[in-house]
Amino acid sequence: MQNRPVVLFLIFSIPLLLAGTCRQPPPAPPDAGLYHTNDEIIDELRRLQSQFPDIAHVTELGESLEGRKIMAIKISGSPGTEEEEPEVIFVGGHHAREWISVDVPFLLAKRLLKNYATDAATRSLVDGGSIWIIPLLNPDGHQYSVDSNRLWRKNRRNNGDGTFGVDLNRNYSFQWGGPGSSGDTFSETYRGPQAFSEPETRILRDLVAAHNFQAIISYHSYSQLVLFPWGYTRSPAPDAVLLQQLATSIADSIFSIHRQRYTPEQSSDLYVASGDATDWLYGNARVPSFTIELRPGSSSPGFILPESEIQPTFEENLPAALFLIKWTQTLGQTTITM
Ligand code: 0X9
Ligand code: ZN
Repeated sequence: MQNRPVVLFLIFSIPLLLAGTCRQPPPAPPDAGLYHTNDEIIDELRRLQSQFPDIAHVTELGESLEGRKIMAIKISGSPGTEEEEPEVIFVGGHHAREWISVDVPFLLAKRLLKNYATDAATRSLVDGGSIWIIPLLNPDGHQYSVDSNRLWRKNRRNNGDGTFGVDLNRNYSFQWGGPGSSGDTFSETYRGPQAFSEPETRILRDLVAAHNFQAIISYHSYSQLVLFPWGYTRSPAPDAVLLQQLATSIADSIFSIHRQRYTPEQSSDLYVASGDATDWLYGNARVPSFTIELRPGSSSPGFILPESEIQPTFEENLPAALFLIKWTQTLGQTTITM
């Protein structure tokens, strides 16, 4: 009976231990920290629309494969009506793991709206045309990157053979199926069974068909580059001189903020790849189109850009975006070297 106090202690402590376990808060669902998830983007865009109803209009463009809403915000002097005016578009989040590519266009929308009342230059750009922003084109892949596999790239198409995902930036129709894209479902650059097989790329296709965009920036990460067509071939595009000049101006204005070098170059100088968004827009409609590969500059930290770099990455990309908007509104008369 020597052990009686110990036994009693154990018996009485079991309910306490259980209660302690039960009182533990359930583990928090994974989130993206200061980076925005699609749910947060939807909430924030709606909040911006109600804060700035005269200049912001939020649209649900359609749904991803798994049924998530793909949102756009249109910022303009009269956002609810279609006018004959210059239109420009900024798209982020083609690739799931490139979280910074979502926050940069989202913060651009927020800044344009917040500065409208107080900053004459912003007001003139917003009144002078329509600025469309799609922060997150691949919400399924992005959520999967948040929840399950941080380095996921593609969307979440079930390819039916045990593999998942189509590389949205190989799924556009211009030169679809060419070099630098893969027909293998397991590949990170799987182009899909046909051009525009994915609802996410069709959403951009349909928006572009309904508008008259004069320039696009498609944000990606990483490597600090400003890329222009062609990507599918090493041959120069018909407007290579103009595209190179615009890309150089964009890179210069980025550099002017935090002295970060983004290299302007033809997409194929990075690597030849077919079926991307910018080749398609330029190839189909001769729209000056740029892929900006955001921070960082190298594979360390690669896609896992610290949260502390969200704000500076946005800040340095702001004047570049403003430059391109202004260029569309002055029909190319904007001074190219800034
Ligand atoms: O491969 C891509 O889609 C882009 N790079 S990323 O690391 N963000 O995946 C680059 C697209 C540039 N286009 C071509 N090289 N064609
Ligand atoms: Zn990318």
